[in-house]
Amino acid sequence: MGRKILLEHINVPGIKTYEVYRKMGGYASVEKALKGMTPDEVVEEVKTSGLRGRGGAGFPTGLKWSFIDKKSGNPRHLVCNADESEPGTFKDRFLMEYIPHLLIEGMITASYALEANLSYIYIRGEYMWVFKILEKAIKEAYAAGWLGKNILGTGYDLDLAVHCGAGAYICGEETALIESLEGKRGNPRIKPPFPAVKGLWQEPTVVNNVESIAAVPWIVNNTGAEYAKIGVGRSTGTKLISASGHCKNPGVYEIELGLGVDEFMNSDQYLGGMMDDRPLKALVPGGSSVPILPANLIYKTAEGNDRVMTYESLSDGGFATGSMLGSGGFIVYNDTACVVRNTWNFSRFYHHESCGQCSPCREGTGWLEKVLYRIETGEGREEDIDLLWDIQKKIEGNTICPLGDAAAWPVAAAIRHFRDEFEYHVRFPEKIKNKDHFVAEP
Ligand code: L3W
Ligand code: SF4
Repeated sequence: MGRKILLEHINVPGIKTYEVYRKMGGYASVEKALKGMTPDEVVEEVKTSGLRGRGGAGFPTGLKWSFIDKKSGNPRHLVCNADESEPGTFKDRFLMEYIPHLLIEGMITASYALEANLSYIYIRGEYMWVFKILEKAIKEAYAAGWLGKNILGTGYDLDLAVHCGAGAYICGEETALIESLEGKRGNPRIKPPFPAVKGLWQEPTVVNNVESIAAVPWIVNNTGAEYAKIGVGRSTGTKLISASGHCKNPGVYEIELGLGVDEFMNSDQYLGGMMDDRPLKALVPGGSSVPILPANLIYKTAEGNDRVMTYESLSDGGFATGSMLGSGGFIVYNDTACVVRNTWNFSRFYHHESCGQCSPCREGTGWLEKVLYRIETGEGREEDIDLLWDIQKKIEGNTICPLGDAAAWPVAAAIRHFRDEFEYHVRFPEKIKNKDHFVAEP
């Protein structure tokens, strides 16, 4: 259960540099693909691997690639979504910062599969130092002949550019990212058409997360069938998890999908249990957009099955009793955490980041923030809890992009599982005002 694919060489001194990365077998997938495989054969390997998008939605990567119409003669594009901004998620930064050539190698091999000749990495503005690391790595790849004209003498040309965003979370939504890359305001587009049909410059485009692209070299080198042997069922391969909050060992971990949540949370190899040995209260397993799980639903599903780290198990029971693996942002809460405060904090974020195109999201996120704030500060009214429920219901499913759902789901789950805490805030305002509630004093 401890197999490493993406982070296999992470502890090799100097792996950040081109020389060491190459010495450890780096860029072998480019050689193998360009010299010995057709682009469609590469697509087939990725399909066989069962790799699913690591940005949050878990859509099958090979299937997405196969939507690209190569016969129309239109230029095709690969765009790497490195706009990692989901609260609780910092695993793409880790990959790009410490092993940048893995992403560059993945971009070349994946671009070849899509027969794309101009590809992009779109990185969030706040990752400026990582942007510089990538720029350097790209320069090195050009100098070594992995990018540019007639790569390895095969006749395949590829240019790769890294583009820096300007600090908007919404630009992580693939169509907003494309708008931003085109030089416009990052407003999400209505789908369909999906980017695979009309993406960058209205041309067929695949947008993939950093971690998805970084898995491609291993799949090409070792075959999709070998990758599919790792993991469980439809959750194949490994996944990076960024863990934060009240656990002993926060950080970025590569796990084999199928690992028990209990083992991940409590073994010394991973999170090592709870900080200060305080009781576990709740877990957000997939970044701020996914429903919070109360302690009794973290290790076991509602049906009494062991909860494991897969797309299926973490969502077992739907949103009534489950959550989502999402982007793998594990946020651990102990008994000192205030769920109302946490939910307000998330709502504040979504309100701030809403692009404002659709009224349920533009107005609704503001109302959620406002009502949650008054509950959290001891000014709440008894009817506010039902009001919150009503607002989130009116946002969910009624917006152009998933930011609306992402704002609604955490509120719904918090009320569903921690209604007593909301009621406490409303019924004992004096205690709340005196901070005599679930928040630990610093
Ligand atoms: C062609 C079809 N392509 C679907 C493609 C689509 C996209 C992918 C998934 O949201 C989630 C969100 C957040 N023909 C297609 C098709 N596609 N049907 O498949 O699409 P979708 O709409 O299911 O999801 P999405 O828009 O990619 C992402 C959740 O992730 N999330 C967010 C994380 C954010 C970050 C970050 O910081 N950047 O990680 C966390 O859980 O809630 O549900 O490519 O085009 N028929
Ligand atoms: Fe913009 Fe929100 Fe509508 Fe998404 S859901 S398009 S962020 S207003």
